[in-house]
Amino acid sequence: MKNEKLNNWVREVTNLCQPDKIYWCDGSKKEYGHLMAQMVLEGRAIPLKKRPNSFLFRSDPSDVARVEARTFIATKTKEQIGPTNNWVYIDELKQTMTGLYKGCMKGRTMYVIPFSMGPAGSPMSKLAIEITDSPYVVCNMHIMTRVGGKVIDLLNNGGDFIQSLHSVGAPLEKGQKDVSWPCAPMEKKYISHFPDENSIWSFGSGYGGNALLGKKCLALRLASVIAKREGWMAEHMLILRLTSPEGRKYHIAAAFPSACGKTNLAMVQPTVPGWKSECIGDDIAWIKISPDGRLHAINPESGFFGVAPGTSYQSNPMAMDTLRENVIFTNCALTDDGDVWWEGMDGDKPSHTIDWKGRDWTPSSKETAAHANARFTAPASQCPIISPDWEKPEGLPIDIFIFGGRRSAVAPLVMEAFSWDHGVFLGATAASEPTAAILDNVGIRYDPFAMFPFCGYNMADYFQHWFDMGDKLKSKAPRIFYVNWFRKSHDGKWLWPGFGENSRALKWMCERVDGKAGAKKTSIGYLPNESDLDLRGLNIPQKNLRELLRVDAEVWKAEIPKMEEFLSQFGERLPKRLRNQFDELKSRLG
Ligand code: OXD
Ligand code: MN
Repeated sequence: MKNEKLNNWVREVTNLCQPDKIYWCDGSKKEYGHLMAQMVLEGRAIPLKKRPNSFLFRSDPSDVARVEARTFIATKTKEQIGPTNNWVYIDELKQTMTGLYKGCMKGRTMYVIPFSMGPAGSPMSKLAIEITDSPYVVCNMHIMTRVGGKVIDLLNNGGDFIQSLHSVGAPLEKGQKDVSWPCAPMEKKYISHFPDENSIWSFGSGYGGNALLGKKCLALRLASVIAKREGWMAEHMLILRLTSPEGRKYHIAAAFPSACGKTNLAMVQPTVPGWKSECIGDDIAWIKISPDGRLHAINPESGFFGVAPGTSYQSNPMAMDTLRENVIFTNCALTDDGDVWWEGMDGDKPSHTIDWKGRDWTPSSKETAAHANARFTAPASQCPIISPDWEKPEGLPIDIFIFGGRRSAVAPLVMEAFSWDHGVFLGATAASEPTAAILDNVGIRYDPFAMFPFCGYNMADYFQHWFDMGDKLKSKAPRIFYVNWFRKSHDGKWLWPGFGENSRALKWMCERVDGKAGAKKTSIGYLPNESDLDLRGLNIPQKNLRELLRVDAEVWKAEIPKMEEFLSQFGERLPKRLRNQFDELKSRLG
């Protein structure tokens, strides 16, 4: 490569990690095929007879999810990253991790992956390099990001890049046999970010969010810091386009915590007659003010790294059709005829599978066949409703922001914020139940803007950034809504059918943007009257609808102490405008 900074860094990492070999990735199909073939030969990957060019991996049972407790952001002062992140002083963390990296790639190949988040060369994209000793990571990065090609040309022309270093943290001594999923014990895992120098150091885990460094580490944690500095936004949001029967296009970006149906909404099949939906992204949005004064968004990723259990033709047919070929599956079950299976798939349970730990499984087994966080990695281009404009370098103009979470009680089906500031308050106080447990007495976690695990700086400053963006956008700011698809009745039954029927709420939002639909003003926001929602063809009991759109002041008053406790952790740094919104809510509730 003709990039001096890159060559120097690769030399430095080589000296530290001491790999047996160095391999520069070009992102080609040939490279992918070669690495997969090698992993099949070594018994790490299982080719699936039923899905062309698709493979199943089983992780170590201890390495199955993101590890928030082992995720660190290193800055000079703790105040920079605030109370919601794990802080370590930069020099201290570097010293500890340098010790761990010493000789950590012995017996392994070190892969240098040049990649772009966002279409290569787009003014909204970022170039980066991931150095890793995991061929599984290389193949996943091929799907999730743009590897090689134009990225190499840009780097050869002196393009700057973000440095991200990853090791599974399992060196091999001479003659030592490798395990199929190498990783380090929990106390040696570090997912570290150095925002002052735009770098990521990850050690000890091979799992998605910890190891595919373009995703959560770069596109959210580091990018959120860069975005704040440069005046744009890096958000944990899906992006979709809705088209009305008249052909008017609306672009929607929606933030929900993990496991609240982001991928399902991103690929929604509208049931409202005449409305059409296209998918642009299912997890991350980079959003900037364009010369037209509006916010334009791109999906910086090029694949879906989705939760498999619960995905079915009933819940998400477009995802199922995306998964027919060229997919990497992790921790799913293997059927006897060479396919993957997971809990919640359509049809009867298979009478026998090999579970995610490699053991025989039958429906009478006590544990699930697939891990609850089993994943698929699939190219976005394979989604049947991917928008023809999903890779537009200048992004797409956002009309609507949606926030929400999973609440079996309290939050209504849908509401609109009174103003931008009120919308920021709704985003900042978004709350979700950790599980779909039955109502009442269930714990909730505040997950502001669904960014709790992903905001790379002080969350109070992040709230201020949202206010600042609103000030810049003025009348061109998107409208803000809050939704809850997960309300339950007192006997624990779903009040709302969800999935494609959520398009009815989306249609109301679009009509609000155009000033066509009515609403009633309540103490918590503008809610639709029943007659404002298009419910043609939907058969749900009247009493469900009434409950879904009811605002119970007493229930909301009971939320106030919890909100107060959550907001008070930010102390004096909490923006005054957020405090004002909170005070106004209290006085409206009386
Ligand atoms: C994800 C997550 O994997 O949010 O997208 O955890
Ligand atoms: Mn996510």
